[in-house]
This record gives sequence, C-alpha cells and structure tokens, in this order.
Amino acid sequence: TLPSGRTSYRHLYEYDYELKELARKNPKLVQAFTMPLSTVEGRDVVGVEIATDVADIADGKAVNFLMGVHHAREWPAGEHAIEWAYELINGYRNNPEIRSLVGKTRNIVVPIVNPDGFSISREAEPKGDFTTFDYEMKRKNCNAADSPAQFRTGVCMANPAGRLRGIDPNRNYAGFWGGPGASPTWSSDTFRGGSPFSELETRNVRHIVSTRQVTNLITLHTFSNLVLRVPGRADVPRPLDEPAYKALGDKMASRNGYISQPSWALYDTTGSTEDWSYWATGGWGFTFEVGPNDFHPPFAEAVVAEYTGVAPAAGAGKGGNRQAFVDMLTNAADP
Ligand code: 0X9
Ligand code: ZN
Repeated sequence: TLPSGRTSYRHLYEYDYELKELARKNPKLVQAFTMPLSTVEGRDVVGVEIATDVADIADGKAVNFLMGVHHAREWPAGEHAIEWAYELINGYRNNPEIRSLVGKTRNIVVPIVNPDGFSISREAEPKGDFTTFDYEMKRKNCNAADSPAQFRTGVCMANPAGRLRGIDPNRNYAGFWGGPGASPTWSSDTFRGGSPFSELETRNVRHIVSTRQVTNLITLHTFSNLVLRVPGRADVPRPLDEPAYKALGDKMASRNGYISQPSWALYDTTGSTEDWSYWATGGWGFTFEVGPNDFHPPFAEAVVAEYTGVAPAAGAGKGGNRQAFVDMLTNAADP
C-alpha cells in the first residue's frame, strides 16, 4: 500500500487540498506554498516543503526537490511525488531512517507543475469524435500566445485546439534551448515556446532552483522505465562529475529496475529540466520515466506497484521508486 493509502488517481483539487492539510496538521515539519506565478488559466501551483523547523530556511541544509506532472497526461508523475511527501511526513514519526534523513535536509515536492494541462487531461470526457483534439492525451501547457488567432480564444478546455496549443514545458528551459529534439511549431507536442523560460511553469521551477540550495532533483514523467541524466543531446559537453552522477543514477535504477542512461540515448532533447538545472547549479538532476507502457495506466500498476516495488513493478523486491527516492535523499544528506 501507498503511504497515503490512496487507491485511485487524484484530481487537481485533491492535490491542493491534501498538500495544505499536510501542512496544517504538521506545522513544524511541513509548509505548503504556492509558486510565485499562477498559470495562464489562473490556477495555483502548489507544493510543500518538509524539514525540521521548516520555517528556518536559512539553515543551510541541502534541498532535495521532487517534481511531478510537467506533461499533462502523465498522471502517475504527480502521484509518485505526493506519495513521497506522505512518506517523509509519516516516516518522520515512525521510521528512524527517514527521520534521520529528514533531519539533515530540506525537501520540496511539487506534484503538479502544469495544473492547466493536467486538469484538462484528468477531467476530459473521452471524446472519440475528433481524435486529434482528444484532451485526455494533452501533453503541453495551455498558453495560446503563439497559436493562430482562431485557436487563441477561450480556455484550453473550450477551444477546438485545446489539445494542440501550448508549450512543452520540458523544452522551454534554457539548457541548450532551441536545439534538436524541440520544435519551433506552435502545434507540435514538443513546441519549445518563443524563448527560454517564456512559460510561467518553467519560471516557477527556476525560482525554486535558483533561490534555494537545490543539490538533488528528480523530475517525474511516464513512461519507459528509465532513469535519465544529462546531457539531452550527444554533442554537448559531458558533466565533469559524470562518474559519481552516473553512479547515483545506476543505484536508483537498481531499486526501481529501470535502465540508467544519459537522456540522449533515448532521443535528443533540448530545453529540458535538468539540462538547464545541472549546468546552472551543478546539482544533480534526473528524469524518471515511470512504468513500462502507457502515460496513465491503471493506478494499481503505475502508482502502487511502481512506487512500492511490489509485483508487477519492474523493481519488485528491490524497493521501487520509494527506495530510489530514499537513495537520492541519502545523497543529499551525506554527499
Ligand atoms: O520527451 C520528454 O520530455 C521526456 N519523455 S516523455 O515521454 N515523458 O515526454 C524525456 C526527456 C528526456 N530528456 C531529458 N531529460 N533531457
Ligand atoms: Zn513527460
């Protein structure tokens, strides 16, 4: 079972409510926060920070940052992130290992980085009539600024191009922005946007990474059972500390049963999260591609099994993503 006991995919309002409840019930340990920028459709981006004496942000502890949904249809990403928040909060009370790790670190969890996109995908009624515009399979955000005029009207959910318009937040960061593996075309699923950090969602992430001591981050996606690290394209410099960076990725992959590799080995990407954050800060960043075969498979497989490492997850018996996240936190606590 999951730390929260959850058995089905959350809606956006449940994420927001639960994060605030976790903070309200654990005032010394947990602080809920809203990212500085709300989305084009006016939604808040909500997160929690978990640390002993959580309000004392100048204590100099390393920050471990877990992000969920960048891509709207990748629902398990949000679930794994919020379960990790429960894990830390419950574990602080009843698991000595977690208690010790939480005591040495600060932990930021933002389950839904892209709430406009997520809510459309999550709330979509199957349409079946106009497949191209099937909202459930939306990937990007809802910013229509670069779309043709007729597709700029109304919120995403009410526009015939709601599925296609928007920017891919995982192509909008400044790391090698504008290169291969990202599109200049408004309707492409990998549209990079008009300029690096043109989007509110990526600016919010930049705000956290650039204003806090983020030494370790994981950005969650679905699917392919991968633990990815920089670089996103083969013909750019390799990290100077690649052996140690790779070793942490390999260790986490031994837990969840995924393949550990540089992300260019999957395909070229530019403007993705850790291709910016790694070179901006030197903190290690990983993309997890959770689950074997779909963007949001049945909850029991994609969330319960993949998180806990109980069969039929790839990492059955090895701890699953839960244990991989503990490895990452251990590295943040004792680098
Ligand atoms: O293409 C992506 O953004 C990620 N795959 S997904 O199917 N979830 O869309 C992979 C990104 C891998 N590249 C880097 N992290 N650099
Ligand atoms: Zn993704």
